[in-house]
Amino acid sequence: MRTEQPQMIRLSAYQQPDYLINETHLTFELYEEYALVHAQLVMQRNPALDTNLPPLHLDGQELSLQRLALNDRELSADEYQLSPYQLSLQPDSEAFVIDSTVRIEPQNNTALEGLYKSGGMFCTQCEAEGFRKITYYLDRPDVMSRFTTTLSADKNRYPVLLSNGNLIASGQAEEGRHWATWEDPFKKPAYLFALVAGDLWCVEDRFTTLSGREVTLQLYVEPKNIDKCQHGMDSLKKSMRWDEEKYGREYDLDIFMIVAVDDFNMGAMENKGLNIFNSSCVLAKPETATDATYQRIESIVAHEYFHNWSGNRVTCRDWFQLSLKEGFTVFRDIQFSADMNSKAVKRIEDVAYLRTHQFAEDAGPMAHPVRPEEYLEISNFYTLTIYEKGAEVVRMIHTLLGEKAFRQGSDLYFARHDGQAVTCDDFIQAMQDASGQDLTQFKRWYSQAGTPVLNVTDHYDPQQQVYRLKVKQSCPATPGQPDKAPLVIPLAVGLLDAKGRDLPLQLAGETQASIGTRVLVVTEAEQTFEFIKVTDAPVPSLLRDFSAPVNLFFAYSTEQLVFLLKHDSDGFNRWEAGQQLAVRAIKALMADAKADLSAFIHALGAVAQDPTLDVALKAEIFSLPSESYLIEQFTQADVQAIHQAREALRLQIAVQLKDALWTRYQSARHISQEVEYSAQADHVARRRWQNVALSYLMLTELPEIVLACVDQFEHADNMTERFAALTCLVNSSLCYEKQQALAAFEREFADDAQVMDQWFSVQAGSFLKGGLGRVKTLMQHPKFSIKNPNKVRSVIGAFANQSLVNFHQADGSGYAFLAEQILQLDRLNPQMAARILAPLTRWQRFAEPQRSAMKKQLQRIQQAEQLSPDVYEVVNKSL
Ligand code: 0A1
Ligand code: ZN
Repeated sequence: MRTEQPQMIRLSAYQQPDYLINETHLTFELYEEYALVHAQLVMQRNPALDTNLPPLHLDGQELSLQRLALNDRELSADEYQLSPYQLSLQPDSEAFVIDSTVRIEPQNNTALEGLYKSGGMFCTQCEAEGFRKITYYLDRPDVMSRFTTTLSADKNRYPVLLSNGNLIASGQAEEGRHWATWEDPFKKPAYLFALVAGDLWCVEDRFTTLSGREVTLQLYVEPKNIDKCQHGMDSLKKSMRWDEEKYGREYDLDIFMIVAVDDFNMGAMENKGLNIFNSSCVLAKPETATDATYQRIESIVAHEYFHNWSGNRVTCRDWFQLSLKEGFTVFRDIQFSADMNSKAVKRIEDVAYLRTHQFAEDAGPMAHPVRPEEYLEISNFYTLTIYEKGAEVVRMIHTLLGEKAFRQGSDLYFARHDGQAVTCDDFIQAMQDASGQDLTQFKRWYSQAGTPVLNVTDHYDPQQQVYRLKVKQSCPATPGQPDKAPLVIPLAVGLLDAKGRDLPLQLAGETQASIGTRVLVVTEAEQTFEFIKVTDAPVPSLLRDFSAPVNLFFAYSTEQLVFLLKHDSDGFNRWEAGQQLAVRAIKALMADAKADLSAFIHALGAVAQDPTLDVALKAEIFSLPSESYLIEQFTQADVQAIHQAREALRLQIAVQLKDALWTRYQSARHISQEVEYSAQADHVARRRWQNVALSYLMLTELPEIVLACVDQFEHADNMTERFAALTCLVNSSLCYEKQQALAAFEREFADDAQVMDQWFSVQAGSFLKGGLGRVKTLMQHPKFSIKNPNKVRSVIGAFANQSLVNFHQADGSGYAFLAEQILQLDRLNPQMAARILAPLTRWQRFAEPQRSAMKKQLQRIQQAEQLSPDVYEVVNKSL
């Protein structure tokens, strides 16, 4: 917390470190009231720079310095300078050793950054700049060092003592204490440091790498969670094998550990050899976790594991390069999940998320490039743009280069930069050198913010049998970037004949046609692609598989969209046609409550009946665009009108397709009752379709359907079915059934923090009237704590992000509530406070009176005293 204005950090001001830290020897003495951290830093002047000896500035925050020595000589207070952020001293030789001892108070660390306590255990979170809250250090990713870590603690309370690398020694100490020493043979930046001390149980397994090395795998949890480890462990083994096969990447230590903690700001952290996970992102059993949670765990375990190469072995030079590791690693985890599950469904889920949330970020006041140019607080840049758009950018490189050249590029990148801290340019250079493709223009994706727009028109010439697609690209202005240059945009297209089959595609000047999809490379502001030998006017299928993160506009007729929904060979574009029809239907209802929706509902009916269509895809097609997505389709969104129209459409679908949905629901539920629970993809798809059908059917509140829903809630043997039924009941007008179900659920799972998170969020996120009152009541619940990020997300976050009609009440009460929570949370956990602020920053997207009421609350926060840099930055950018 600081009162003066925080300093802007700029990419253009990057300079190499003056000094390097070759070895880091840490000793932690952990006690209940404090911890002592001794650090021995074996340092040298950076040999790449000249030999004069500038002052050494070590980063440090909230540390109480006990002792400082230079080359074994204790320094007196006039030999160094201390500020709230730095320790400065003057070295007298090129190579030297610094010894420091600091005292910190992990038990009072509510920001969950640095060393803190979660439940009864000690743990750390050092990315991005948490290590400076542990000891004085060069806390920047281009300073890489070899670490040894000794921890000591009370043996009864903390029988397990972990850190990065391999355990090299351990023993007993006086007064019931014990100690352990860990050595990490790989150089790493401080942000990858971790330690854990606690009373933990562990599930252990083994993995033999491709070259035959044996690796011990351990998943550490609180004893009560020991039966929730299998899926995380299975996911880890699958990830390890996949990374060997797909990228040729082997694991490099003898041991790989994961620890689950309940208090964690983010999802998980890739610390070298010792990943630390938010419990909600690794623990699962069928009785308590839904299929969606299972899939999330699989992808997050993979993500953190993949970082061992894309992030740890090759790391970032500075935090502007964050997407170097995050974009690439998200791309890798997406490929992995697509291989493990349904490819089309995975793509649909990812794109729906990207378009709803990242596109909104890119269109708002916080828009920034994949490689930002400046920041006040790096924690604010763990964004959808860095992660999800960054992954889309890597995906486009993959599309442009093709599988084989992309792999050669990634091999070259890892070989060239192993053990280094590098930049996004280095990544692109490796891709370019391996493929021979010039990526100079492509690099603009890293420096230009905003979602590009493609306006496409077509023209068919029956005489010449020529079909032309004219593509215009543009990109809206974003803060600090009024003008944009053309990007390289891979535009995957297909042309459908009258029967819905893919036509052979031949561009003018080509000698041969190809079948199916092809990628047009758009590089100019305006470009025309001419297909020859086209015997009939085709229906174009554009941006197949969402080949670029852009907004594409083409004036489809409703008939053409229905045709694509029925016939497109590209599963993604079938879904996309359905989404566009749904948006049109909702907009039509907003203009006229009696609008004719028969074309869309009829087409959905055909989808429900289509025996050839994958049920997973059916479920996606039946899932209407979310309210958040719809809001983004307006310049001045009226949330209440959007909500009413969307619900009206859902009800019409439910009423008109009731028989088809009811038959399919009953048969799916019957199978669920008959067969043993499985997390296999086909079972997951069946449950998803069953639950989507149920959510429509429940809108009718017909007695036989309510009975079926209650039965599913009470008797299903898995959380996927139970939670879907509970969600339907909570959002229904059936007071008795709802209260019964909520009470039963609460009784059964009162001691399971993760399930209680679900219980909180289903109520806080409900669109039924009285949302603010419900949320205030939930915050009084004994299991709620504002200090626990998962609870904040599942109550305050669910309210502001899901219960949109309640959050956006015209009287501004939802916004005032959120502002109060932000101010309170900012004193405890600035990172979380800045994150839950996001919904208010979108004020310009909304119609009056919401718009002004949101702005007013932002101003109120801006005027508060002692804002953290995190909240300060977000508020000031958004006003
Ligand atoms: N590198 C992690 C995410 C992460 C980032 C910051 C954190 O604390 C501020 C924690 C985790 C990942 O990509 O999974
Ligand atoms: Zn990551």
